[in-house]
Amino acid sequence: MIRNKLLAAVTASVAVLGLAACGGSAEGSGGGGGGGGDDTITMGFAQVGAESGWRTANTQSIQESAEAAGIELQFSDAQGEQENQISAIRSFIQQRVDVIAFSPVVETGWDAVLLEAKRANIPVILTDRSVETEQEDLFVTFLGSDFIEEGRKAGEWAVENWASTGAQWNIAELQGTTGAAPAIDRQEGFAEAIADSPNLTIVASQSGDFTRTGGREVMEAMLNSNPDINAVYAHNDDMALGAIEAIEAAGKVPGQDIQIISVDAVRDGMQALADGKINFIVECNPLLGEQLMELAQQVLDGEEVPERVVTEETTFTQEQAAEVLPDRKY
Ligand code: GZL
Repeated sequence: MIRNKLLAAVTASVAVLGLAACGGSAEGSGGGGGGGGDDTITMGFAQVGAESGWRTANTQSIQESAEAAGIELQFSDAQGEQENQISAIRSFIQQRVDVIAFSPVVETGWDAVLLEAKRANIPVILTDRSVETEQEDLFVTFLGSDFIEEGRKAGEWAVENWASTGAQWNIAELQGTTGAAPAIDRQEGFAEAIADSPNLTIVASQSGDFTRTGGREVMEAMLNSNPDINAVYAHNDDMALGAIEAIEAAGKVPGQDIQIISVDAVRDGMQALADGKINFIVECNPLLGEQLMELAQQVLDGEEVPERVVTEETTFTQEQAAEVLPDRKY
C-alpha cells in the first residue's frame, strides 16, 4: 500500500513540475490566482473534523502557519464525513484556489474529485493521512507520519515490557476511525511487532472512532465481555483517556491492573502518562502547518518537492512525560 502512494506521488510531482517548467497558463501553475488578488496564494484546506486533541492542534498549526506565510486559507471542517470533504474540494475547485490540501478521513473514494482537481490544474497536497488509489498523478506530495512505524514502536514496547514478564497479556485494541489510514496502519504495525510473542494476545479489537466517548463506550463493552483484559493498545490518546474512565468505573487501576499504550502524545495524554494512568505513548506530530505552507509555495513556484515528507516524532515513558510536560506545545 505504501509503495502505491510513493509511486503515485513521485509521478504526480514530476507532472506538476512539467506543467510549471513549460510555463503553463495560470491554470497550469496551479489554480487561477485564487481569490487573494495579486500574488497572494489561496489555499483550500479540507479538514477531517474536530474529533480529538490531535486534530485541534493540527488545525491550529495550519491556520497559524497560513497567516504567518501570508497565504489566504479557505478552511472547511468535514465533521468526520467524507462527502463533506469531497464537497469542500469541489467548492475549492470552483473558487479556482491556487492549491488544495486535505487530510483524507478515509483512504478510499477520492479518485473522482481528485481527477476534477487535476483537470482544473490545481495541485493537491495530502497532509496527515494518505489515500489508496490506482491512479498515478492525483496529488503532488504526502506530508505526514509513518503510521505503520508508530504501530511497530508501540508493539516493540509491548514485547520489551509485557512479553518479557512471561505472563499472559490479554490486549484490548481500540482502533481509530474505520477505513482511516492511521487506524489501518497502526493496527498492522502493532500486530507485526508482537507476532512472535505468544503471551501477547489481542482478545478484542474495535473502533472507538478516535474519540474519548468512543474509547470509553468500547472499553466498557470489552471489560464486560472480557474480564481478563489486562492491557490496552489505543490508536490515539483520546480513546485511551476514555478507556481510563471505563477502567476506573469498573473498579480497576489504569496503568497497573490494566496497562495502556497509546499514540499521539497530546497534552491530556501526556498528563495521564505522567500520572501513571498510561504506561507508554508513541508521538504523532500534529504541527504540520509550517511544512505544508512551505511545500505549497515550492509547488506553485515550480520547485521540486519530495514525493513523501515524513514528520519527525519520538516516544515517551512516564518519566519522560513528567520532564517535557511543562514545555509541551500541544
Ligand atoms: C494521525 C491522525 C489521527 C490522530 C488522532 O495523523 O490522523 O487522527 O492520531 C486523530 O488523534 O483523530
